[in-house]
Amino acid sequence: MRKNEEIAEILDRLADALEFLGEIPYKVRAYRKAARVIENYPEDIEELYRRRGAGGLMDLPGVGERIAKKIAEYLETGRMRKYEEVMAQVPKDLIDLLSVPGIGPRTLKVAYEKLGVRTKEDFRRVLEDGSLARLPGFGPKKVANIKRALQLYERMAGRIPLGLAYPIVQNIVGELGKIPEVLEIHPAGSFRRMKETVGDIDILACADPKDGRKIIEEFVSLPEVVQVLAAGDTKGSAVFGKYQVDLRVIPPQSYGAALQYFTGSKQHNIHLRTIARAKGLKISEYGVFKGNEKVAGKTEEEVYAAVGMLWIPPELREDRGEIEAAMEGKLPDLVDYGDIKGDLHVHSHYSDGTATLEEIALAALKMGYEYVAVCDHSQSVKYAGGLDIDTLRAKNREIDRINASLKGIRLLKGTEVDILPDGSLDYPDEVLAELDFVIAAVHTWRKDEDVTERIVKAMENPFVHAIAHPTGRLIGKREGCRVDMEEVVRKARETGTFLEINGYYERLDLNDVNARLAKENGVKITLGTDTHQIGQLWQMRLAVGTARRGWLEKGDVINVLGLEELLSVLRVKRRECS
Ligand code: DGT
Ligand code: CA
Ligand code: CA
Repeated sequence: MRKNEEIAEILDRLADALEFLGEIPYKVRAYRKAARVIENYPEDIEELYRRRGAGGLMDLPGVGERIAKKIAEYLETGRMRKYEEVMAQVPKDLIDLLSVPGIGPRTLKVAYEKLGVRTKEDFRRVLEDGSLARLPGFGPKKVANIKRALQLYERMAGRIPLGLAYPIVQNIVGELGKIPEVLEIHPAGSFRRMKETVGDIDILACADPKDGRKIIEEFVSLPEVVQVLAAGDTKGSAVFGKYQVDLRVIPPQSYGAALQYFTGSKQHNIHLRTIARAKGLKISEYGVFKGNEKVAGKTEEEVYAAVGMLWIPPELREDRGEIEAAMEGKLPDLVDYGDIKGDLHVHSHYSDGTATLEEIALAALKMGYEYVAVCDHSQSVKYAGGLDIDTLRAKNREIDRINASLKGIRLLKGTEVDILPDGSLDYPDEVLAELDFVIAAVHTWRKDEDVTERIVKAMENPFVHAIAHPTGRLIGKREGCRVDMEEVVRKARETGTFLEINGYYERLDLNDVNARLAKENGVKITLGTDTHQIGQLWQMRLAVGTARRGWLEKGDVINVLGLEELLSVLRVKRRECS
């Protein structure tokens, strides 16, 4: 896992704390700038450092000698003295609050100096009793926003976006899977259910109990472990980076029962137990029992069959009707990752991505895709390098050249066209008509603005195939704008517009619930990763996971179509509107 995000976060925290302490603004800015550059650097910063030393780091724009040295220190020792020194000068509670997106160092400084705030409780009090709102520059609206930010943060506290858990789990499962004594290994818990955030990571290994100790030892000695919380014969717990991972070793005769139990969700398990009890059965992590007789336990299929139902895919196990469906034999036939024939939302270096068109095509070919829609930003989105019309056309010509020279993969001429404040689109229709795939998105909105009307208007345009990330939420960071999803879904259905499940790890938007709402109303879904660096194409797994949590079947998803079918489906709305 690359360290870029980790280092960027430390530099950001450092900048926050320095600003809080009253450091000269340009020094604070220097840390923030370096943080952005490192965060957006396409390669692993640690590799760059291993290859070229501190000098390599200094080649990055915004990284001077002093910051390079601090990064090198962190990469070498896992610590940064400057960071620790500065943090020691800020009250502990206030440091925590500094990491809440939406609460800035200036707010805290004012609260600290003018209102004597020292702890989280103090801060909560000045939010509630109106004393912060009475200070110049604050006011009730700003305070309400701070309160919302704090709530969002607390709901998230200690949870990881699924996409950050993903590489950690893959690595652990991959490494431990190589141990000959490990017969099987699977993630369980919320991760296996592909929930958008994961509390702790649960992993189960199937093995002979006598090998438990060895397996647990290998687990807690993996190089990414920063702290061992427990290591016994059947269970180990360790912190990887910032995240807790529990590994349990389970004997083969109860592996299915344990996998079922530890996959959850708790609500699903409770419901299942109730049904089992009515049939005179008892389900536990050890098996399904009739009195003292064990009737199932080896596999999950066996466990579900024992209580009279079909095996239920983990993504459905939220007690949202899946148990009833399984009993009636009416489970959805969920879309699979293997069904996906292409990615319908990728950025290139033409806008704010880093990959060239050729790199995108080759990476997609390697993934076994038939097509990728390269949807760069449109002209008004200046901060993200939006393309003016000439550049868009030049890019289209380059796509033609690449398509002519590469077999087996087709780049689709696309755009992620901005939906402007009045609901009109950021390119004229005749330009959109030159493109294969047009996905429209709202990127900026006024505080408390309801964007439903803007999205509805965009869908009325015959050239708009799909709406990207309709709510704009960022997991754990930003709540998203106000949007009436039922109205959006109704209009999508009426106009034949698709809605996107954006698989970018911070977005997952549509989320599972909205995806299901769309499906139930007959709206088709496109999957896109919103990849900005070529290494992010794997996020299709997150999009598919979200689709499955939304009960989506193959027929609900556009990306299962082969190239020719896709192209003809993309012509339907244009034809019907003309
Ligand atoms: P998380 O970690 O908060 O994202 O959510 P989970 O679902 O991974 O929950 P976790 O790690 O506390 O427990 C893993 C699974 O173990 C959970 O999904 C279901 C099962 N489990 C845990 N506690 C209970 C319980 O009290 N009753 C039942 N029936 N199952 C439980
Ligand atoms: Ca868990
Ligand atoms: Ca757990």
